[in-house]
Amino acid sequence: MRVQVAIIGAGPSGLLLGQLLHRAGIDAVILEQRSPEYVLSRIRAGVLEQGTVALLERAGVAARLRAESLAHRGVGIAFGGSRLRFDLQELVGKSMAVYGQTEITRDLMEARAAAGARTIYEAEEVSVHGFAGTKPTVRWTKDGAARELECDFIAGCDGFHGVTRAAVPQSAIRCFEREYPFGWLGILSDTPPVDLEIFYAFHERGFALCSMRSTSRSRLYVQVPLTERVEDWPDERFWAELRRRIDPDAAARIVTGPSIEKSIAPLRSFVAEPMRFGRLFLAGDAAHIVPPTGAKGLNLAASDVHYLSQALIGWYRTGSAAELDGYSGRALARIWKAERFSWWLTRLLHRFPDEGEFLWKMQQAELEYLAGSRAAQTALAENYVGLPY
Ligand code: RFL
Ligand code: PHB
Repeated sequence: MRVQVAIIGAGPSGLLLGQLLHRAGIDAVILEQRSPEYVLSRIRAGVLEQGTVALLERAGVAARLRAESLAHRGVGIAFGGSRLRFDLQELVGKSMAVYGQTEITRDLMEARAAAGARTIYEAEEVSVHGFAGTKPTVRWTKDGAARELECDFIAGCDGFHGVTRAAVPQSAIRCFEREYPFGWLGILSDTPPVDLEIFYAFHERGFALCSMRSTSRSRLYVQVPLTERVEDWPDERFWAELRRRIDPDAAARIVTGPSIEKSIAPLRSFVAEPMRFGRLFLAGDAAHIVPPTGAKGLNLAASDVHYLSQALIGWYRTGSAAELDGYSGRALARIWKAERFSWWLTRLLHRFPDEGEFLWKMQQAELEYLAGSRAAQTALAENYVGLPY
């Protein structure tokens, strides 16, 4: 089999890249190790920047998003018994859209099926070869049989634990990493959102976040030590802990109910440089991870895919490699700024168990400063809505 672009991974990066290439007349196959049902069962991101929404519009997959997403003009931080609200629209003229990653993935899968584009699910032992030269290949097994694909380019969209970044010789790649000494315990529940807008909470018992997927479905998180196990968190314990950490007005209004998903995610900052190795290009979580504070992960995957699709389209239209050569630098410039913001917001809002009272005092002082300074609020808002592409 031969194809122009082989995409590894059918998460949002791979599916969106496939869709943008397809609309430009470029032939791409996606290889995914899981089943479509498994991919759709992963509950992850839910907050989209306007740039991400615009890209989904350009990809022709925004009809349901337009109809069903919730526009969020503002975001809050609860601390010291009350709530600080950042009016994003007023501060920087932009807002956010609440629409689940699962829904984006579903919309992209449906568009791909309607276009008759090929996705090979449950591809096992995927491996990438020859990308230092001009004839890369991808190998995998399916139903016990070995398969091979020849291509012009490979796009590594296979997430943090994928095979593409790992296939790069160690001497050609540098990784920068920070692990945080806590995780987020998250639940999804068919209960009304705690408030109309998303808010983060800073509390001596630890961070919390009240988000949503719709007007009747909540997504909620509390900071927990990494040693914690989901089994030790029956729903009642989760709700009680959340109530303690948010402002009393919100705590009094919470409507509780059974969780329909519950999991613990560790927090990590990670960047691999560069993002291009000959004819292999990395995009999304395959190249970088942000802690979820600030909701940048999926949005960064979208900006990578924007740059990469433009570079590939440019190459096929004009034969010029200029944009392919510039891809890694362009993508990383935006990534590092989002890494900085996510790291900063994580440090501002969480309880760091091994840091003394000094950091805790600094966090409080910074929140007081944010509460009183329009300049500081504008800086937060500018980063939260997403820096320009
Ligand atoms: P994904 O989604 O991990 O998809 C990679 C795909 O590659 C497949 N794969 C392989 N396929 C073939 N062969 C192999 N060897 C393979 N290895 C892996 C996988 O099965 C998978 O289908 O990466 P992608 O596409 O780059 O997308 C990135 C986003 O998923 C991620 O950045 C966001 O979910 C991060 N994130 C958030 N981002 C936001 O922008 N806003 C948010 O509100 C937000 N909240 C979150 C989040 C991530 C979270 N977790 C659990 C990681 C909340 C959470 C809790
Ligand atoms: C979510 O809705 O899952 C969410 C919202 C904001 C974040 C992270 C996750 O910063």
